[in-house]
Amino acid sequence: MDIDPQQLREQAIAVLDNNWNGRFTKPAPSLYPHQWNWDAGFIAIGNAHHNLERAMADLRHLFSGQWANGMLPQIVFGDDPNARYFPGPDFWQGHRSAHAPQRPATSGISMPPVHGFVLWRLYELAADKSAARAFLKEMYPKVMALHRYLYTYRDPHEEGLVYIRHPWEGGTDNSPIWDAALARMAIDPDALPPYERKDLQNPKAAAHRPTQQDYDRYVYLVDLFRKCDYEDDAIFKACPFLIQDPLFNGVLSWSNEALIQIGSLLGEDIAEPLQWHELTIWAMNDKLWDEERGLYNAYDLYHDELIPVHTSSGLMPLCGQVPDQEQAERMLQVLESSMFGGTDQGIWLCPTYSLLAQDVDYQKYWRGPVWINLNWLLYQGLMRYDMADMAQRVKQHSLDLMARSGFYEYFDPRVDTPGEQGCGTDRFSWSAALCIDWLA
Ligand code: 9WN
Repeated sequence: MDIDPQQLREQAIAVLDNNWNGRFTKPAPSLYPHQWNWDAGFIAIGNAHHNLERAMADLRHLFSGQWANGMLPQIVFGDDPNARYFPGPDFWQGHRSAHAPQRPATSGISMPPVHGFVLWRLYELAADKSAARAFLKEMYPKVMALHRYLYTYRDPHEEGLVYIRHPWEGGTDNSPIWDAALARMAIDPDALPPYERKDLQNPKAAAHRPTQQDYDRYVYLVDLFRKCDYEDDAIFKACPFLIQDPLFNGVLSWSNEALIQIGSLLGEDIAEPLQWHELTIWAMNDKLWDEERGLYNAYDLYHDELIPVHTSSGLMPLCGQVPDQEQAERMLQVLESSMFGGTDQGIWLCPTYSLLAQDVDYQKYWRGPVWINLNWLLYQGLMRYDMADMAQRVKQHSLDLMARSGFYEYFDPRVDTPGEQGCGTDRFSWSAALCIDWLA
């Protein structure tokens, strides 16, 4: 498809401008009315191309919600009285934690730690290097504190792998990776605190959102964390959902690497991030790498078993240069295979779940559709291994999808989709932001 890059870029900037509320950029106009953690990182990369001030403001706002123990929340709530989102601050009850700030209100879990590599990208893009350096100096201790939190409280066996304790922490809410662990959770729906979903108002988005069973489990976990007053040790003992995810740990590796770069630039002692970086890469290859399947597995720490599910999350460690060249070539074969449709003319790259899986669902959120942020991570990873042809395919497919359909939240991977390709909410910020980055 012929794309007019100038026009697409202007449309993308308009999306970001429209979702900016004067203090932070919302992920989308109405479905997500607050600030989300990894969204803010991807959005900053887009804004950094034309509005570094805005990129910095977004990150500052996000980190204003950082907890005293270093935890960086999944949501930093805005104070728009018309914002409709569940769960809001009243449900999270962050005030029960000794670590949460008084203001702003936040949720009580985190998200994939993209901020290290986001900061480094901002610095690379900045025309005014001294302003960017000052920003790095301001943010470096905060990102270090986040990583220190993760390695202190989320790596109980000190093996270099960080666990998530809620599907929302992984950022891929209803990924098939979580299915088995969620299914084994004995939930009595009548014993759950009452709640009302607010995400089902947009009929187009509602059809593909997680199920009620999923939400019951999401709520059960939040309730458990509240009851533990958000104390990490207590949660670790009580929580039936503890998963080492290859996407989360792959992103962590890339950000560790960026912290080494930033620390070196600032003249800091980089012993700590160096140690994290080495350990996590080693552990991912030792414990999560699956030679036979050619990708990284997740690991269920609670049930003590691997989760061998074919999702594209297993390819994401490429972005942190976790695999060696030989492993990366195996991963490329997997991407090219009918599983992910890499060379198939009928498929938009990259489906989030194997197209051969019996329960793949082309339009259901993280259970098959193409997501632009994962495509962007995959693109960055492929470029690191000089796999430029496949990287260009991923980029071109992403741009084509957005030029045809708009800046949707996610996309049906079938080229001949009956109906529309774009799914979920429209005018989605990170799709627009990463489009800007690709077009630069
Ligand atoms: C829960 C904001 C977020 C993204 C997540 C995406 C979705 C929230 C939701 O929206 O999750 O965090 O309500 O479904 O799964 O990746 O950060 O865009």
